[in-house]
Amino acid sequence: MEVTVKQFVKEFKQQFQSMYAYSYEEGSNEQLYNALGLLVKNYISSYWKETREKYIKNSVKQVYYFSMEFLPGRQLRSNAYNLGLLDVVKEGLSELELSFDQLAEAEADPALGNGGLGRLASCFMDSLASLGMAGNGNGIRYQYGLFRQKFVDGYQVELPENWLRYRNVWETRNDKSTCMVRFGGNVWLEENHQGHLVPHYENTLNVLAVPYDTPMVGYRNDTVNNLRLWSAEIPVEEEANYHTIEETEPIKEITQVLYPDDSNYEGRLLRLKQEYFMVSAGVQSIIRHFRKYNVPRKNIPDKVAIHINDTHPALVVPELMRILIDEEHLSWEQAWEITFKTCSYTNHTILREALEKWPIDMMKELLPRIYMIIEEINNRFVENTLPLYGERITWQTAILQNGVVNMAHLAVIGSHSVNGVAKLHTDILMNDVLKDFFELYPERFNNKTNGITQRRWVHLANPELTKLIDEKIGENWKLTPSELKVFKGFEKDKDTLNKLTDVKLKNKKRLADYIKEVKGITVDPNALFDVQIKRLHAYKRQHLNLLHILHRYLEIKADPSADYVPRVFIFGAKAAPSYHYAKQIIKVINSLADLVNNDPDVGDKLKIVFFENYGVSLAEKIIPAADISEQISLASMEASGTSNMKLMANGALTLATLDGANIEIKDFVGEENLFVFGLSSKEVYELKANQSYQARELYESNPKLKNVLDALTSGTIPNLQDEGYALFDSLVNFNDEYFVLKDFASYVEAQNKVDDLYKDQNEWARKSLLNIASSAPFSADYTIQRYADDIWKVRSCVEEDEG
Ligand code: 26M
Repeated sequence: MEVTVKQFVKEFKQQFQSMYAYSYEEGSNEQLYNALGLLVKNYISSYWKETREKYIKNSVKQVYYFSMEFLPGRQLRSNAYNLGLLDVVKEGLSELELSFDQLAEAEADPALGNGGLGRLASCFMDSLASLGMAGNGNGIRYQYGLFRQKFVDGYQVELPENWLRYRNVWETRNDKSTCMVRFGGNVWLEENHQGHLVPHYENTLNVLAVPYDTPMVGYRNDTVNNLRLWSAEIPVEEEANYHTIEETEPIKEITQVLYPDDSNYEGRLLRLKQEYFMVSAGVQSIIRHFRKYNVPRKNIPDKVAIHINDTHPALVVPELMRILIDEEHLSWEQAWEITFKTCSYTNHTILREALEKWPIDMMKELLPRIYMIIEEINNRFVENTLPLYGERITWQTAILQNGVVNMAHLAVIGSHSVNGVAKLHTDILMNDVLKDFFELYPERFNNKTNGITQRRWVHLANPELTKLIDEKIGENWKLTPSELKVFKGFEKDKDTLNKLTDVKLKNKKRLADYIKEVKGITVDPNALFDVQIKRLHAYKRQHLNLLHILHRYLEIKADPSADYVPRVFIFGAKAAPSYHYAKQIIKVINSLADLVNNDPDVGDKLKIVFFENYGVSLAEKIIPAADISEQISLASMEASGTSNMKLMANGALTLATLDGANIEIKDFVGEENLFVFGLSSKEVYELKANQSYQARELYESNPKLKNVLDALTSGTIPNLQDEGYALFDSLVNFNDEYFVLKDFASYVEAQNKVDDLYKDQNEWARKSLLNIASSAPFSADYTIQRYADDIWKVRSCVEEDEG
């Protein structure tokens, strides 16, 4: 959009004054940021309105991405950039002697998600808008985001994340579009005078769902989509029934806080309330739209696609059925046809303990009408399946099993499309986790490998690299990521390689300064920066990384004067508060860091930096400075991974097992340009099947490994309680569930190859360049285009405009 620097400066001063009634010169960073954010939002608002109107006028098909989590990251820079205003804003502020970077840091980073799944949802929102597709987000406006992580004496401590403290300039409370969501009570069906069976409700708890809308700004295409997050409130007309603050708690708590566990499902009633609350409000507002514009109900699948992000919003299926039957008076068959054509589902995990299974009794009591419908879906499913496929398959795939509602089964049965998030993951779904369903409905299964938005993760996070690429191949790659492959042509160009090395060094210096500032640790920017950033989980094997570092430390101690390639090991990871083992791993890494970072024998040869409170904003600082990307999950366990894509796009070389999207990274960049180690998923399956794995044998037969493991319990690492023993026990005495010891030797070998290559800076830079140039297929724009073509059947509205 067109705004001059002069105009911006004037409007910014006015904006500030109208908000705070004094001059901007006296403003705090928070105040200045708020004023700037609101001004940018003003610029956005006309596009937001026009986009909405255009979708309605052309009655285009709309996607609703239902997700319990969104991790948008800070939005000021990204919104200004996508609008084409970033340079004007920066220049205007510097005329006022203000620093854009400083103000941008004052924005709270909304941590409304746990990790990969939530961040993927936000990358998808960015791509939908940037492709000019009508895509809406539907989720929860948690009052507190994912806990803020602190280390106290090396232990993780969780603090509340009050992200709304200084207000949120991007959201608009929309009191016109509230919905009522009902919980509990009694329900019975009665025939009305038209002969419809209609439900009657008594003693329900009624909760008002209030939407807060946030603009999702497309990249220079005048498109602004909507992210709608719901907040729970007491219905105004029922306020008089609540006599004390305590009585209002059960309502307010529904949207108070995000559940912080991303890998272990606990069947908590409040979580089920959250899921239904978000689903019901979202579906109601979709149907209200159709009523308002008089769309024949049978056309719903032509006008809307509802996407179910993991099973968390799977109640969409019975909720849509409920509204179509109870409120729209369609027959079961008509309603089912619409529902299943409208819904699609993505699976994000094969971890059994993460699969949602709600106790039937809980579901019945909290959502009596929804449970009736689930029961009917299940009965009809069983009736149809039993005669065709027999007992075994039918009972294995039923929704109701042993007193629980199997949410994955509900999602698969209620959707026309089921996808995994990387090729290997989809294969595992088809051959293992959802095997029986693949036999019933092979046509529903498809793969959609994840992607990331280069706008946030390269253009904005790594401006120096972006400039270099622009300089070499022009700017087309920004709109057409596949053009990045042109950069491959520079793999032998000395000037490009030197500049690439310079860019990386600059980014590393910046990160080194930041490490000094927040951790007080001095690191050498010329050392190799080795990065593992992701949630802490045994299957992701941060402890394999730990064992290797410990191994290095012992080697250095044994021979301090030998020649070592200096390394900085960088971690960012939150553990679920209830995940004791993950927290023990954090403690051991932190204690080892204390030892290593303060040992004069070690010096710059080895440093360990474990950042606190890893999240989107920290990732933006770390990723551009990474040399090595650690993707070391046990093969078959990581559905896709997305930090692997972000790091690759920023020139880090991948050190990986053949898991998730690592396999596709290898295919695109070529195996000579990354470091692969460890068991293949096939080998993992075989080892598990024949139960032949004996971790203790490895401990006893490999002296180096024994040395390392013994160091966990020998007092070498200072300040531990029983954490070293806990690790040792799990690996040696409890047979090492994730085959850490099995992969240790090949991991160490791969790490040594990393060192060797790093000694040849030119060759390193060449491989780094090839990684950058091969990263385009992981653009979320392509991923979204495939969802749009294959699953949602939606098209860009921007193309249509231009004829
Ligand atoms: C479930 C029930 C109750 C409370 C929380 C949950 C829950 C929340 C988040 C379960 C799983 C959650 O996230 C899983 C996740 O982030 N999976 C990751 O998804 C990424 C995007 O597809 C993949 O790249 C990662 O491989 C996968 O681990």
